[in-house]
Amino acid sequence: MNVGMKLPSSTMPITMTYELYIGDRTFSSWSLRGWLMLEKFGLPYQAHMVGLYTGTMQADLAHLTPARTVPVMRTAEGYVLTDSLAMAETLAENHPNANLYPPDPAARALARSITAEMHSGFHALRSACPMMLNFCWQEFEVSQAVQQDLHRIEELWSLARTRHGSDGPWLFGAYSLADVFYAPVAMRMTAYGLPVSDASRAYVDAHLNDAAFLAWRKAAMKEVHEPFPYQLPLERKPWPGDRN
Ligand SMILES: N[C@@H](CCC(=O)N[C@@H](CS)C(=O)NCC(=O)O)C(=O)O
Repeated sequence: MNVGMKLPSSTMPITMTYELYIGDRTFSSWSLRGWLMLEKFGLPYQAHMVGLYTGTMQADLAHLTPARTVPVMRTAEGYVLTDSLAMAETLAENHPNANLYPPDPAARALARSITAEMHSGFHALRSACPMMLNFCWQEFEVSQAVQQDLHRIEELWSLARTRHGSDGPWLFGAYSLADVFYAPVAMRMTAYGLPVSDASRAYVDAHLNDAAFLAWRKAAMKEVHEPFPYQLPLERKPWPGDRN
């Protein structure tokens, strides 16, 4: 905790928690990552909603220079982090005993690598299957490019689980930043019914049943988006665990 740190400006609100700025929970995959990296490790934060889908986002972020996207995090010292990976690395540095990355050096190297690969990659999957948590599409057609992304993701998940995951359901056994970054991938696999192995499906289920994610989704389902921004000409079926 940053207790006792000097604040750089007398006009800065005095708070010892992180200030987290996020967009709509239904759709903002990067916001979900930003929130999980605080919530799952018991770090103190206050969340603020930004008008990602209402057009007020740039005004809402104006006091957080140079932020242009969500999530944004402001530390107790007043430092502004404008990117999810920068936030993750800052939190890992500020809380070395919270095990945001696995403590074992070999596991940590792999966790950092696959986290960074997620952050910078999988563009086909991300653009064809925007995160949405309302319901599941049926018979979604998987392109070759999306299939290639899925193969690579499953390869990375399998490697992490085989080498380091025997002590729990997460990629490195205990929950880590790698799981934070792949949580929205699990949601895309769910929402679009993407074809994955049984082992990957079990990992996706761990995310779907995670108490923090369930709380996030409960709040998301109170949001209203009319018209629905990511329409597809496909039948829908309920999200796992929802009634018709
Ligand atoms: N590289 C950024 C990506 C953040 C991002 O693209 N966030 C989306 C919401 S999920 C956003 O703010 N989009 C609005 C825009 O690009 O104008 C990160 O890792 O935080």
